[in-house]
Amino acid sequence: MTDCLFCKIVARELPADIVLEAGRALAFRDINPQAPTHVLVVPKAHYENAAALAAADDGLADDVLKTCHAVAVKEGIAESGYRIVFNTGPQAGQTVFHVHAHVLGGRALNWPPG
Ligand code: IU
Repeated sequence: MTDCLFCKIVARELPADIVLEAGRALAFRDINPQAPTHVLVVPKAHYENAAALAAADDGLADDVLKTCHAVAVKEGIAESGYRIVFNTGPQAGQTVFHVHAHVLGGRALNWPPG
């Protein structure tokens, strides 16, 4: 999608601090981190939200989830614990409409979220 920010990061048309690239998924640091580790994991292909990604039904959601865990391992937070969040739709606070998983960790995280 030509005017999608995260498509442009995938295409390297915009800069990002890339953590890892794994096949069909890309992980990069959130520009406004909410925890010591705050990484976004996206499918390289454009899907609007988690519902659309789930409907893709070609194993892509699985790739994204596995990449989230690989990020946690690489960041050294897999043992202490981490959170994966898909904000999906306006009431959940989704602001960028290229599906992304937030991988958060490196500190104690509160529950429930705000
Ligand atoms: P949300 O789940 O759609 O609310 O998350 C969007 C995230 O994208 C949010 O945490 C932003 O800080 C982050 N982000 C970014 O990393 N780089 C950008 O250029 C923009 C937003 I705009």
